[in-house]
Amino acid sequence: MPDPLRLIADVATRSGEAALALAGRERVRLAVTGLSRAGKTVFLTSLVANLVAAGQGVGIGRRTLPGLAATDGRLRAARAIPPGVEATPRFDAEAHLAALAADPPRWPARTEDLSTLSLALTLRRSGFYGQVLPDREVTLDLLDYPGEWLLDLPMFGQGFGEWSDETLARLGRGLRAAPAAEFLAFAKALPPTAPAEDSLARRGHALYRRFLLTARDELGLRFLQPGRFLNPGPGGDAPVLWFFPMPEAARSSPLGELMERRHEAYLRDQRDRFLDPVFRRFDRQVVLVDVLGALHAGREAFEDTAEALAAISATLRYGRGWLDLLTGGGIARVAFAATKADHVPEVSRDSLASLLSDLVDAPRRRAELAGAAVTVHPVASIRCTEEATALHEGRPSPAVRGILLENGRWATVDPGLVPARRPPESFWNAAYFEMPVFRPPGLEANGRGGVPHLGLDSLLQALLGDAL
Ligand SMILES: Nc1nc2c(ncn2[C@@H]2O[C@H](COP(=O)(O)OP(=O)(O)OP(=O)(O)O)[C@@H](O)[C@H]2O)c(=O)[nH]1
Ligand SMILES: [Mg+2]
Repeated sequence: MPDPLRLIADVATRSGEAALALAGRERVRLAVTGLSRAGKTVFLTSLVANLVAAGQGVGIGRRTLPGLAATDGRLRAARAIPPGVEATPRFDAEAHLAALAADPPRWPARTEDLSTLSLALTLRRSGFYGQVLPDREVTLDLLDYPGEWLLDLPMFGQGFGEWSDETLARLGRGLRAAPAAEFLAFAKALPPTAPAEDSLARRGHALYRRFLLTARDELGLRFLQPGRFLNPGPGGDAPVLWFFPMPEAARSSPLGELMERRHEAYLRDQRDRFLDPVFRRFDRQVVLVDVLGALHAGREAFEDTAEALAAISATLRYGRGWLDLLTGGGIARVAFAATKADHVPEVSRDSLASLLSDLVDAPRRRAELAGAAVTVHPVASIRCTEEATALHEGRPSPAVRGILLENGRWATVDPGLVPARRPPESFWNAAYFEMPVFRPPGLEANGRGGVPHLGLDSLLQALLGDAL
């Protein structure tokens, strides 16, 4: 049920926006969805740098996004809207770009807080209107945040009991069981009268958190909740975080009640801090997935990524009903992107996109059924490699070549075949291959002339082309 007050506010904003559209001022809100390390910050930095360069319309900038139709001369300018009085931190595209262009170049650090940036795109109207009406201005709203926080979205639909049962069941299975054993033993030993003692709460929380860190950093798992246990954000560690999933037998104890209150307070805090500002209202979504990373982390990590993305998308509203036309709710266009596509040679990039299609099968179908326009792309936000040939069992095979971040040396890497669907069991038995981290390429004019990429332009055309 939509909240009536929110609905009225949305309708009001929407009619305001319709008036703005008539006056040539429109707003597009883009939600970037991606689990931790999927490539959100790098994607946003490249998007900003390339749109700004394309808007300059001169030199290399003009050629930076050839597949985006508006860069055929209609895009007159793209610039970051200067800071106003926003309470949210600003996405510092310039600082990220400067670090990428530095010598030696640096990738952005893990994102630790929500940040936003709006781009103003000035566009000449097409056809006859271009001569008689003034330029249009489209504002593109962008957001960056820690990927771990996304897994909080499915938590909003559950109470403490349901979340605890589901989480504890998951902890007992597969790869999770060994690193979770100490926490599970602790939780199961809690008596039905467990006192609400600080030391007990802190011990349970510390054990559970230690498990989450191991699961993320050593096992490559992604369905890990709550997000702030892994990435606490600017608030740092605080009592609101000191809870853990509890077995039913101990949930009505004083300790159980304390855990439940903290769980509730956590969700309230995340709603204000993250959910409302980020996911309340947007009309385009790009879902970034590090498919190769998931593939190379093994079968369970791959399945875990698929499950996490499905659970997140189940909480979002896709498509456009008549109500959505009024309120602007619902996501009208979704682009799925397999990121870091420069890790594989060109011949493998179609397979990469099909593999992603398969991995996000559930969310993709959900969005399509609801009427959203859905596309799938292989993308490298920053292209770090070139095509090369490697010798594979004595025969030449396509590979990529780039500079390794760790030692600054050139290396030719043959990532092997990329399966076009979820791979069969035999695939997982082969030795796992770990993708190296490449050094970002030296950027001309500190990136101000645009950033080399693969497929960012076709992705933007599919996602935003109709609005530009
Ligand atoms: N070769 C290559 N590597 C990339 C590309 N995009 C991202 N990476 C690598 O992936 C890492 C993670 O990218 P980020 O953009 O920081 O990931 P994120 O989604 O913002 O991660 P969190 O902030 O932890 O949620 C980078 O440090 C790079 O090593 C790309 O286009 N090409
Ligand atoms: Mg980031």
